[in-house]
Amino acid sequence: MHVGLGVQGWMLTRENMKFARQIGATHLVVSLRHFRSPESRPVQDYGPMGSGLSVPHPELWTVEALQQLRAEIECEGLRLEAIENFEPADWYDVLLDGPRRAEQIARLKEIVRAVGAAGVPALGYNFSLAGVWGRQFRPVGRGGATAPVFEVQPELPMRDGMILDSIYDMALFEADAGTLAPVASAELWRRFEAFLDEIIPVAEAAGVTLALHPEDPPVPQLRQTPRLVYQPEHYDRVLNYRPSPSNGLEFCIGTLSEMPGTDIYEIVDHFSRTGRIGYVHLRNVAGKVPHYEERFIDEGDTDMVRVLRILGGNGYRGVIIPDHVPRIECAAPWHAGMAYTLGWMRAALKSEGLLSED
Ligand SMILES: [Mn+2]
Repeated sequence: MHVGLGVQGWMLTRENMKFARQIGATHLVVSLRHFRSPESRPVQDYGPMGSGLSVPHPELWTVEALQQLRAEIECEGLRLEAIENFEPADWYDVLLDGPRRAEQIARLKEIVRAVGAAGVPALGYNFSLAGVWGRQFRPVGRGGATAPVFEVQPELPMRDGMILDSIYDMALFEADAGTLAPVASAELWRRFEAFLDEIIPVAEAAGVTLALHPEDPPVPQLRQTPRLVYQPEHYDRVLNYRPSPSNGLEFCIGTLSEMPGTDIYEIVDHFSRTGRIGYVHLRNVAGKVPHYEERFIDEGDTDMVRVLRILGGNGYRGVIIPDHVPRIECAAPWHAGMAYTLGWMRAALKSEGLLSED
């Protein structure tokens, strides 16, 4: 297996590429959103995780721009494994089934073709209305390290025309009067399957694996919206709906281990046998829905060496990146957290004879 690092676009400086290589990463997973984007600005009313307004950046998603990004990364001795997440401004009406859906589907097709033409193997995404929302930051990690904690709580409804895409990239569009009309779970699946029907053939032709992240937090409903993948069988439904190598998984061990009533080792065994994992997010957690706390890689409920052994035993040879990490108190918390986690991953993989250095 290859060890990689996930980097937000705005952090993708030459210095940080050198940092990634120096701590032993061979691959990068890059989120283009907010890429060196001064106009991204904080907005109110997003709850504890709110942070930004999505702005389209078509210039970042051209074949030329992606090729240049790949060349810069390769120049530092790294490989660009995946682009993670669409820009919310590019596809909100695909999620909301709004009036600009057809235009935005055409845009997503262009993006998938560009990613493939630039030689990037995978494109991670999360088909989610309420995104990563509702976690509190508390000093629950070792030594009082601050980490996200989730517990089911009273929920603020979503505003109309709004999708929440991730920790870093919240989005609000046009009509923000009133709240989002209720969406049935079956309707969310209908929208998702229609999206796959249109995008997967394009991804196949482009040689790109679309890799779906499960819902984080994995609850049946969040902010009064339905959630797509919050139990392992929903991942089976995704894979079975279009049995194509281009319809793959962004396999988030932390989120999967938070799913109530499940065994993470069985989940890892089951899905690594399918050969459909695009790439892996590695994170440890204590507890499950309705209450869990994120932890350091060597600290939570999950035996991560056992997870790596199962992945390797079932033939997974792709890229593994650290997911979120509790905040280490020092001058460079992100760097410290990533270096710590990556070092742990390399040592664990090496001792199991599973580390690929190229
Ligand atoms: Mn994840």
